[in-house]
Amino acid sequence: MGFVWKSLLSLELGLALVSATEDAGGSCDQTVSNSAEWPCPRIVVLGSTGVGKSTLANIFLGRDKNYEDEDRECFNVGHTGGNKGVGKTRETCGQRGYWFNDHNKEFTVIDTPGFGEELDDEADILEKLVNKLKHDIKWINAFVIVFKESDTRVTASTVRMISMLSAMFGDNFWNNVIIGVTWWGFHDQGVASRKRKGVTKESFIAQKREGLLKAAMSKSGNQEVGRTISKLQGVFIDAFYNSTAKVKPDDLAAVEFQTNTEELFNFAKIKKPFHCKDIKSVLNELAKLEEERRILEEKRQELVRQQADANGLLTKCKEECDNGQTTVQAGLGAGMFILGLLLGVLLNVWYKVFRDSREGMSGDDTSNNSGRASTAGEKSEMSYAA
Ligand SMILES: Nc1nc2c(ncn2[C@@H]2O[C@H](COP(=O)(O)OP(=O)(O)O)[C@@H](O)[C@H]2O)c(=O)[nH]1
Ligand SMILES: [Mg+2]
Repeated sequence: MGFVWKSLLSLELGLALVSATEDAGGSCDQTVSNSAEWPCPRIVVLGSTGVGKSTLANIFLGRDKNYEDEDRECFNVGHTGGNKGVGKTRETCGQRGYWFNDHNKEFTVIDTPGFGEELDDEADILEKLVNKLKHDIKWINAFVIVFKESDTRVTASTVRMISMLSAMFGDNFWNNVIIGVTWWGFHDQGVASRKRKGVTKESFIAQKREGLLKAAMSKSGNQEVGRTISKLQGVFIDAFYNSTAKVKPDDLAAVEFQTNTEELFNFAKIKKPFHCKDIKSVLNELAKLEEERRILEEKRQELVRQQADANGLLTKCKEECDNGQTTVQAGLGAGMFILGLLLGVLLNVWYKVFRDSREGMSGDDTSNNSGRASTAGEKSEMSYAA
C-alpha cells in the first residue's frame, strides 16, 4: 500500500513538475517527425548582416570562428555572396553537429542570410528561408535574434526584419525567441568600455526588448505577444573568446562564456518546438513594406525639395539684402559727398561774405580811428594851448 502511495506521489510530483515547466516536452517531442535528419534542439540564428550569425553558428558546432565552407555560402564568416558585397549570405542552411563538440549534446543549427536591409533580391532570399524552414527543417526550438554589442539602437533594418518575422511566423513565434548578443567581450577592456558608457546587460536587453516590442506590435495587436517580448531572455556571447584555452576558475570571461552558452542550449532544449507549417509567404508583407518605403521615400524627396526651395529663397533674400545694403551704403556715401560739397560751398560763401563784411567794416574803422586820433590830436593841441 505504502509503495502505491509513494508511486502515486512521485507521479503527481512528476506531473506537477511538467506543468510547472511552461514548455514541457521541448526539444524533439513526439510531434517532430524528422528528428533522425535534424537532431533537436534546433537553433536558428537571425539578424542583420555582419552581426556575427555565421560566426556563432560555427563556434556552437565547435568549429573555428573563421570556418570556411567550400561548398556553400552559409557558415562562411564575412562571406561575399556572389559579386554583391561582403557579408551577404543569401542561403539558409542547416547543419547537424555537437554543441561545442560535446558528443552528449547533439543539435542542429540553421544559419540564415542577413535580411531586412532592402537588398534587391530580398524577396528571393526570404522565399528560400521560408521554404527551408517550412519544408525541410519544419520544427524549431529556438530563434536567436542576434545583435552586436555596438548596436546601440534598434535600426531601421532591424525593424524591417522584425516586421517580416512577425508577418511570416505569426504571434506564437515569440515564445521561442531569445536575444543573442555578440561581440560582448568580458575581458577587462570590454568591461571598462561598457562601464564608461553606462551600458549594462540589463540596460542593453531592456533597450532591445523595447525596440522589438515596437516593431512587433506594429504588426500584431495581441497583448500576449507584448508581454512575451517584454520578458525575452538574453544571452551574451563573445564569439572570439577562446573556449579551448586553459582558464583560471575566477576568469570572468570563461565563466560568462560557459554560463551564457549553456543558457542558450538549455533554452532550446526545454522549448516546445515551433511548427513552421503556418509560416506565411512574405511576398505580401514585402510588397507592403515596399509600398511603405516608397511613400516614405516620396515624403523624403518632398522634404528635400522643400528644403532646397527654402535654401534658394534664403540665398536670394540674402543677396537682395546684401544688394540693398550696398545701395544704401552707396546712397549714403553720395549723400555725404553732396552734403560735404554743399557745406563746403556754403562755408566758402559764408567766409567770403564774412570777409567782405569784415573788410567793409575795417574801412569804416580806419576813418573812425583817424577820427579818434584827430580828436586826441585836437585834445593835445587844446591842452598845449591851455
Ligand atoms: N570581435 C568580434 N568579432 C566578431 C564576433 N562575431 C563576429 N565577428 C566578426 O564580424 C564579422 C561578421 O561576422 P559574420 O559571422 O560573417 O556575420 P553575419 O553576416 O551575421 O553572418 C566577421 O569579420 C567576424 O569575424 C565577436 O563576437 N567578436
Ligand atoms: Mg553569415
